[in-house]
Amino acid sequence: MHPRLPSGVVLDTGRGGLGRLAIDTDICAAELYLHGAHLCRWQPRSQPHPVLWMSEASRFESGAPIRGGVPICFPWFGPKAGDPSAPVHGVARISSWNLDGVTREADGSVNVRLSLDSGTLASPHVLHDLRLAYELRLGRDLSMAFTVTNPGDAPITFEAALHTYLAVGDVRQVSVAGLEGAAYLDKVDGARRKIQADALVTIGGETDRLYVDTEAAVTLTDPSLGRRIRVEKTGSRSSVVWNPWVAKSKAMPDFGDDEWPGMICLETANAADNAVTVPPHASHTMTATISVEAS
Ligand code: TA6
Repeated sequence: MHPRLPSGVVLDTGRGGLGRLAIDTDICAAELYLHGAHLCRWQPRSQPHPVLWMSEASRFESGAPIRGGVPICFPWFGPKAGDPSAPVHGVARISSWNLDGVTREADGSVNVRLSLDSGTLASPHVLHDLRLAYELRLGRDLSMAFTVTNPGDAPITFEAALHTYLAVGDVRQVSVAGLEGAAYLDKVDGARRKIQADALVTIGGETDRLYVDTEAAVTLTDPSLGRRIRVEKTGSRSSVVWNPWVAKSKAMPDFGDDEWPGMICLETANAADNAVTVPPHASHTMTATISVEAS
């Protein structure tokens, strides 16, 4: 049974026969799959171009992650330490979430609440009793709040990321501000620990950086599309910047060979040094708020 839906919101069958929430209001259009609680589209009416990037080659099938939009990585980021058989980036993005509620807010935005508990978290790899809640507010801005609750008597430790794929005109021309001075693990260079010396991060090759101990907002400037995208966050001490460039794009079956210039991932995370420990009977919430303005 699904909750009653307000005007401008329908629950239908999307690609791959997967359940999809389609949102079409006077302030934004959006699409969210229950598979992975995966937001695939959010486009404010003010924006002629999509804000979230989606691969034309993405799979839409149970058990497989969707390529693009905002995948939720949990309870580990990247490969699972000591268990190469476990799915990369965890199991939340390949699990089927419950739709708990959808409401229309006074400002016209749509509020969506989803949940998942360890009973339905599809994996032998997750042994803890836990509950996940995900709340999105879709309007002129996009807000996402990911909450992990530990109903048990022992602490649980996890990593998580809102692995946001942003659409850009040409990734070779964009710059990212907000990470100056932050330490990062360079995954293109054996995860060596480095410091972001320059004020701006630019993309001139395969880039895969996990910035740690940073709570700063980041701002992407995209001269080709004439816009700035700002990502503000709370409850997050890591940020990830990723572009696969040429070779890695070719190596991924669900990513088009020539799609890499049109996207960049700016992820809101807690990973590596910043893994989170939630005490018994407590919760942790990580939020990201994305806004777009003309540059
Ligand atoms: O967030 C960057 C990253 O961890 C990269 O290392 C790259 O593998 C990317 O995620 C995509 O991972 P996926 O499992 O979705 O192919």
